[in-house]
Amino acid sequence: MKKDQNEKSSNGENIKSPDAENPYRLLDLKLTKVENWAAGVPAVVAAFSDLIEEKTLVRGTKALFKMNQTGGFDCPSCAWPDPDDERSSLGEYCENGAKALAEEATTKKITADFFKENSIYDLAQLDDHQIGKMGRLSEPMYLPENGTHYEPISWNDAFKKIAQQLNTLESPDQAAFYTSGRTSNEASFLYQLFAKEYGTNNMPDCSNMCHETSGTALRPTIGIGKGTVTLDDFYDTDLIIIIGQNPGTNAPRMMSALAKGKKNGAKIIAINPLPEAGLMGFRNPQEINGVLRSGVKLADLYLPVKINGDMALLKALEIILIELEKNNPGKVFDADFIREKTTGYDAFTEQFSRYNLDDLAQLSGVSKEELYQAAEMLAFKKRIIVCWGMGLTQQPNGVDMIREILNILLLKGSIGKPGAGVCPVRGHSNVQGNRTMMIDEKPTDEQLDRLQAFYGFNPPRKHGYDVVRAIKAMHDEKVKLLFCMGGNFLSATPDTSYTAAALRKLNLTVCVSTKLNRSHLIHGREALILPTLSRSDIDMVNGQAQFISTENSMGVVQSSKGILKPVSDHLINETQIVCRMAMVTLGEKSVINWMRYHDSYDAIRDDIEKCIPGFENYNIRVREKGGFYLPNAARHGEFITKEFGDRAPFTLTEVPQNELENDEYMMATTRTHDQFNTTIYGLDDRYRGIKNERRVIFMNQKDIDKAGFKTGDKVDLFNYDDNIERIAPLFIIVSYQIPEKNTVTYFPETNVLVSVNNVVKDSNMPASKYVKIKIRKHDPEIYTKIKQL
Ligand SMILES: Nc1nc2c(c(=O)[nH]1)N[C@H]1C(S)=C(S)[C@@H](COP(=O)(O)OP(=O)(O)OC[C@H]3O[C@@H](n4cnc5c(=O)[nH]c(N)nc54)[C@H](O)[C@@H]3O)O[C@H]1N2
Ligand SMILES: Nc1nc2c(c(=O)[nH]1)N[C@H]1C(S)=C(S)[C@@H](COP(=O)(O)OP(=O)(O)OC[C@H]3O[C@@H](n4cnc5c(=O)[nH]c(N)nc54)[C@H](O)[C@@H]3O)O[C@H]1N2
Ligand SMILES: [Mo]
Repeated sequence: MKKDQNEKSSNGENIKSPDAENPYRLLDLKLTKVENWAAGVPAVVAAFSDLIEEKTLVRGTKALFKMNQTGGFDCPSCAWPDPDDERSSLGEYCENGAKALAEEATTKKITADFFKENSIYDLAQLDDHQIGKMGRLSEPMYLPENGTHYEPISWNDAFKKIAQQLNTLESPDQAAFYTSGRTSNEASFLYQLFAKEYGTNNMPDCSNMCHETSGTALRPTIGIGKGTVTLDDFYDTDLIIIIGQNPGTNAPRMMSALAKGKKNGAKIIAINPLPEAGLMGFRNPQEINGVLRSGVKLADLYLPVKINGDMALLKALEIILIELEKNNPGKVFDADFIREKTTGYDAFTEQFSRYNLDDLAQLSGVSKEELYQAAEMLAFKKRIIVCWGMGLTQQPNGVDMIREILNILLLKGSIGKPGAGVCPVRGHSNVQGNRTMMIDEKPTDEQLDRLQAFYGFNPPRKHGYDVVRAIKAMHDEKVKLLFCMGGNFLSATPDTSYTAAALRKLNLTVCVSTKLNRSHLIHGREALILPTLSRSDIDMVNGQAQFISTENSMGVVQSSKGILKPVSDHLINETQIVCRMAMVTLGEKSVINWMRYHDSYDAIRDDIEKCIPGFENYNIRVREKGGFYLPNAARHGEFITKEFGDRAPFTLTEVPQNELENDEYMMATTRTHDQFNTTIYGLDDRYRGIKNERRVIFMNQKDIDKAGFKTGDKVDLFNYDDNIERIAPLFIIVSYQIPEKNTVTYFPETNVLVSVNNVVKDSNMPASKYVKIKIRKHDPEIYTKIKQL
């Protein structure tokens, strides 16, 4: 667990190893007004200022107007769907999509000279914001054993190094292949195909930190691990519940759908410890009246739930609903639906004799009056959509909470019909497609049988490592090589010091990346950076510009074609990287014609169609305007599962007690408005009134007073899970509207406090919104202590 290990270089000199965390430096925090509406003029200004800052206004603006348009490219930011028919003439982008594009479309680039001038140790002294601003990676780089600087390497030599290492492992299971969620369907399919032909299911992916919980909850209950609604359902529904999600920042285009639903008569309930601007109101920057006038009020009711108080809240709503149904027989619950489509109703309703509404209200942090208001809104509405995000999925009992949401929808018969259903709002723009393409550490036998039948090799059947298990396996030296298709494994995963130590034990780390990040600096004995094209780049294969395809949050598969000239001639696309790695590694042993795939995306799509249901006529349908929907039986009211046949089960769950000691607080880690996961666009969190600082901790004023602190005080944060002391030093207290004993900080800075063992039951995701911490006055001696840990 050493934070700053000293190593010896080949010539015996001591070299300090690069820091796995952001430097412990404060900037110059300014507190501004906390907003209660999202988007509008400031968003448009912010969008363009990022393009100007990246010196890419003309390129960027040209691209912005192609983004999410039919025939254009899919926004690299979130997975929110595009409208099927009308697309705004002002552009189908949002402020944060524009920022994502500015990051990609930048003409700044990192060359071999840059790495010659800057050692990895020096680069690690920069913060993530500074690292990200260095520009696009432009040529393959190699870090030799004991090296202090990356050196240029040819693509051929890079693939030879990977192949040589892969082919000398004792077992294919000593390699792990990580994926972040931007990889196209075509590249994802080949990537998992390669891992399986090589011989392992070790495919940890960002889903293991994101919506694995949703899939784990939904697959065995409704038969599909995805959402059931489409965009049209939002436009004509009675009630939308948004729980544990911050759409104004993380899925801004969802706001247009909410505003349209609202205009057509829907009500909105928001459930969140923070009154996020994007839950309260919206001014559409894509419409003139949104830019100029006051915009739309969103939440009709806001419930300030305590962190992890959601289960108590949901159970409380159910108790009241049962009472209302008793008083209005047949008016609240959908008896026909319950009888025909569900199982376990009696056992479900019986459990409530154990619960008391006052206790549940207390545990949830929401008053009984507000709970009654919410329940009454639910009781007499028929078509309900529930949306959720990381606020639920990253809780220890996240799987149960999502099943509790489903319980409510089953009571109401409000799933599998128009205007009703579940909507887990996905993160990365193609994270859902990655899974459909079988990037999964636990592929099903049906999936493997189809691959086997088509290709004729025996894919491994043993389940592989997910993210958390992969980190532990690296620590135990069971995994010796980590290949990352995108992402920032070190900074996105929990327990930063532990994970850094695990990465440092590897023989080889390989990152296929567009931008420099901290995972390039915390490496195995040898390391490779393979630069690749991004979504907005023109992708030339055999002299012809190609398109790829992706699947959004609602199961629509669409084409995406980049339009910008790549910053360097050395970039190759992810698909070709996989093919060349496969050809060099597997050689004659392979039964797959990788060269055919190398030369044509159409050839890949032709074969995806043969191996994955729902992709019939892929090459034809993906070329149609708006793409095509994948089959989703649950959307049409068919809930087909192995265990329950064609009925969706009610699930029995427990309410956690969440006791905290006197000096203990619960911490949720979230995103600011100025970051995309570990990519830090800027240093503000505009809607929450934070300017120019990331090392802040939001606290309730009463807690601040009780502990004898004041706003602006510097503090150190501690976690003691597994009896290990974890320290995140130097944070500034900010008084905020948040339930007592609850705190919020930003990731990745506080990932160092999240134990690798603090996981969600059944989905094994890091529970990064449920971290018990202690807060103490900042001690300048703390750094010495951290060094000794
Ligand atoms: N601009 C931008 N867009 C993004 C991303 C980004 O970083 N930047 N990331 C993308 C990715 S990969 C993902 S997964 C999504 C993430 O999008 P979100 O799911 O919105 O992610 P978070 O910001 O982590 O947190 C969500 C909310 O959970 C709330 N919360 C915390 N604890 C609790 C709790 O116990 N109960 C309830 N009810 N709420 C709680 C927080 O206050 C916060 O508002 O966004 C995607 N889109
Ligand atoms: N504490 C805490 N931790 C969290 C979360 C949290 O809420 N709290 N959220 C979790 C969630 S939801 C997620 S999804 C993960 C995210 O985990 P990751 O997906 O691993 O992280 P990102 O920051 O999205 O990855 C950014 C890097 O991806 C590379 N990149 C960008 N575009 C492309 C591309 O087109 N191709 C390739 N090859 N590379 C590209 C760039 O080099 C960039 O530096 O983090 C998780 N970690
Ligand atoms: Mo995510």
